[in-house]
Amino acid sequence: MRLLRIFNKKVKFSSIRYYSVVRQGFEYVNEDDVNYFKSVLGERNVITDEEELAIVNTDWLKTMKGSSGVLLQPSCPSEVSKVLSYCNSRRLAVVPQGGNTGLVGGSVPIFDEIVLSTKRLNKILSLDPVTGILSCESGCILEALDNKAAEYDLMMPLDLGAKGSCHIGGNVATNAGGIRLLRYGNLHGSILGLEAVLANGERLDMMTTNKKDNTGYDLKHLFVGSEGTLGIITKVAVQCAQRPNSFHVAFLGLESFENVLKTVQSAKQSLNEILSSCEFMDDESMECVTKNLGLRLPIQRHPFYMLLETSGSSSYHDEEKLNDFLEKSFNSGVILDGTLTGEPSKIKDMWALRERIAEGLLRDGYCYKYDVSVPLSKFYDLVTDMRERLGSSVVRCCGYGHLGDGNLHLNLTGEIFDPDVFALIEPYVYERVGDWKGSISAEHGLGYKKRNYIHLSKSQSAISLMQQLKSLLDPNGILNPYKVLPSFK
Ligand code: FAD
Ligand code: 2HG
Ligand code: ZN
Repeated sequence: MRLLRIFNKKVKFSSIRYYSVVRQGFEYVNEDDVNYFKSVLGERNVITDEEELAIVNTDWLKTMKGSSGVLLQPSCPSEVSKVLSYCNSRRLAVVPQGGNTGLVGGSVPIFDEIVLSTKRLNKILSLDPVTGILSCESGCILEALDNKAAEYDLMMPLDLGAKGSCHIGGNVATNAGGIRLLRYGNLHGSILGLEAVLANGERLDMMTTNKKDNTGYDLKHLFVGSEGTLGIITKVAVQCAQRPNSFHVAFLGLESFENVLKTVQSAKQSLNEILSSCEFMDDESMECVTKNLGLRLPIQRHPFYMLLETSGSSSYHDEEKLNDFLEKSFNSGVILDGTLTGEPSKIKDMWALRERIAEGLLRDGYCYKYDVSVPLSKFYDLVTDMRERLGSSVVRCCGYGHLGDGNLHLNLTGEIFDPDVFALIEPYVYERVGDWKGSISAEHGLGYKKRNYIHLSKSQSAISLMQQLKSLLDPNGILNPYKVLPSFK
């Protein structure tokens, strides 16, 4: 198959742009392979059209570019199984792709790997209104599942800015965090069961719906956060949460990061069981969404902002608690300014200021994106440090994130990708996080872009065991090669 020629010439192929990487010895897709895929999936679901391929070869950030010549769209787990079994016997590499909203270059090919999209695996299999357990195929869109859950007064236990396009399978494969992890925990807790198709085509059934099940090793956890390298997730069983009927959001302005930290602590203490989000944004992040997207701040400009969300079952009770908390914080001078709302349209507008930062940053041009866990006492130091280090060589250096979970999103932007700026940022930024015993990827995963820094967050023995597990489950290494595990030992 010939390489695609229709890409934006300005964007270099990922294999050249970031770290030089050599194509492994996989076979190339030939006409017989395409005919086999057509026999299993039907003509329309084996796509070789250049324009459609350009989309799946490029990531959401428009920083990664592969050259796959084939997109496969199976409609059920047994088709996934047949296709993988064939690819494994032919040694054809495969990249699983859900909504392609991943931010670490994991969902797109590096070279000419086949893209296997889960978008047609989109059936909701069951929803038990009593237990709140939802079973579905992995290509269901998160927002569609949440809308379905809402019909039963239930709610998906995770929520994120990409909910309108990300798939639940992609969420599980990346162990996505999002804005309510503080309340509902991560997916290792909410995913009760799953089915995955292994590289050799075997369907591994772990689709239990028991909340408690201590029978042997809990294998499903291997696939939560495995980023498409151990198997293709085809079904999941999710524990939904009860849908709160009262939501309130407070948008606060603060003078210092020290006061931000005081507010996290007092919000956790005072709002306790009704606190469902505790998010942070600095002024540069807010300048980005106001300037680049035309959004409006509900309060005056301040160096720092927090968005607190409460949710519960009694609006009166929640509002009273939140008002008390805000009054105390104003009176003590910890919070300078703030506004509180329970009105759905205003809540939506306030959330947009936080959730659309990633989109706003792209309007600057190129975005160098970091997603780290750091001790709260150091949370903002990384931003100020990078600002000093990079000075005017970047357009913007901003910090925001899931403060309540210790998860900072550090973003630096420039008009175009600049290898000299990149060399100033990496490995420096990861080494600082490593020195603080943080995580170099809090919630987005390692994908292609971060895999060579895994040793800063995991021990050598843990990495070796990961490599052994990979060899056991995918001996030919056909599943999402060049991702997650480091390219050197
Ligand atoms: P993709 O991007 O298609 O794939 C991601 C990875 O999972 C790839 O390695 C892919 O190979 C693998 N994969 C996908 N589907 C499967 C499958 N069925 N089986 C096996 N492997 C699979 N992440 C957070 O954690 N928290 C956030 O708050 C958050 N907010 C975001 C906001 C925006 C605007 C955007 C664009 C992204 C955000 N993300 C966030 C990042 C992203 O990880 C999530 O959007 C989501 O979990 C990815 O799902 P997806 O279906 O798009 O997966
Ligand atoms: C968010 O929390 C996402 O908005 C994206 O995880 C973070 O763009 C980012 O850096
Ligand atoms: Zn996030």
